[in-house]
Amino acid sequence: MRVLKVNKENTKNILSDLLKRSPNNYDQYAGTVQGILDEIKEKGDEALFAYTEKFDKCKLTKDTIQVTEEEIKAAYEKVDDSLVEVIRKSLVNIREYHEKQKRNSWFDAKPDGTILGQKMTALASVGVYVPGGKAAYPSSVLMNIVPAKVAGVEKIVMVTPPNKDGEVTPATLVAANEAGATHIYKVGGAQAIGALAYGTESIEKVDKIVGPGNIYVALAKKAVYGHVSIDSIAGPSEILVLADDTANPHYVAADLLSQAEHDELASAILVTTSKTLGEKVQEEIEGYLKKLSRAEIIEKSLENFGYILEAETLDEALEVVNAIASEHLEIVTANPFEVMTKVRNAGAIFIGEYSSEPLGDYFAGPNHVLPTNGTAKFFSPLNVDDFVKKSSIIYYSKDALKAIHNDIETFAKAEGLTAHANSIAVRFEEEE
Ligand code: HSO
Ligand code: ZN
Repeated sequence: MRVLKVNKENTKNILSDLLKRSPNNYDQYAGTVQGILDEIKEKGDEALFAYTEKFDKCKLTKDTIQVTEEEIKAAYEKVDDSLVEVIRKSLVNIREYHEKQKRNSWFDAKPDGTILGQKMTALASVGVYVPGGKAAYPSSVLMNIVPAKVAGVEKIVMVTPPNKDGEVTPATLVAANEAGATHIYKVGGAQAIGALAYGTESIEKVDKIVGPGNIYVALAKKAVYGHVSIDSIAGPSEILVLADDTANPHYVAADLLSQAEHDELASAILVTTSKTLGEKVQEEIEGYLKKLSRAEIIEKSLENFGYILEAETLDEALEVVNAIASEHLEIVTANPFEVMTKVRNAGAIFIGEYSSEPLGDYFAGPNHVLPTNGTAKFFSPLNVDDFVKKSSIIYYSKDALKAIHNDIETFAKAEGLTAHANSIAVRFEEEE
């Protein structure tokens, strides 16, 4: 890990380093992805089956593309009971947290009879992408499905790539079933995003697509945006620990490594007011690396995107914390709640030394789909609002409209829109 002093120049360099990991930098694949999407749009299932054969080496048909009840039952046989149990426990917390995010429609009646309001309606259908292989995390299946379910989305379609024998990861199926997916299809990659966005004979078009995927999936989601809605594009995982000399280096090091192990592009940053803590954390990391199964990945991500930043004061430290806008922020300082009030930008804030990041990844309840790559400056964690939309409600009585009809007509005429003015004026022409 590079050790640097906190200053403007270093912050600028770190930010530009981190941004190299953004999916926005992979436009060279955009043409390939667009080609796949166009073909799915034009040829439907035929293209979907052909791409699945090409990329996943699996021959699908209309009869085998959808996961059946029997396959779900068989998946339970292959998954440890202890995992099923923990999925259920975790679901209770995730549901409870997201229930609190639900918002009611509202109607505001004024004394003159005017009623204005906002009607909330859940999206009718949502597609959830779940990667195959190593990054098939059942925890992410829960995190993507639960907010949709709590919002009241009726149709939740999960897609995930099959292996060559047409099987999908059993734990993915179990998690999807527990969380309440209504349809599961064995397709992945940009072709799956195309199917969800445009519809094919086997897969109906959805209103919104969420869930993480590789660069092809991310680019495909970007390309179909506007035709359907999408969640924000997930970048590599990030952790930033803000710590002073009260922090335990053994814990801080362990927490940094927890995200560094995700992939080689993951980032782990310690910002500290204690030089001694920085040094101890480095020693601890060396110790852990001998024991951890993904040491190779961790070494690469720490080398490229790992930093220890030394700050003179907590305020200076907070400035860099806000500039980096990390996906995950741990605050391990003397008064962590007070420090939290000064944080403007972070996807999820973990407070105190017993709130280590994996608590949020798996169990506490808040969503682990979080803004990455500095987008915590303007994006929020995945939440129930992402699965509802609002309609404005407007009611005016005759008297209420009469009182202001001239104003609207003036406005419309100023815009040169006389039909607009007329649609108001006709209601009062006999009276004047
Ligand atoms: N930390 C990841 C989510 C995850 N971690 C899934 C473990 N499993 C999101 O940045
Ligand atoms: Zn994680």
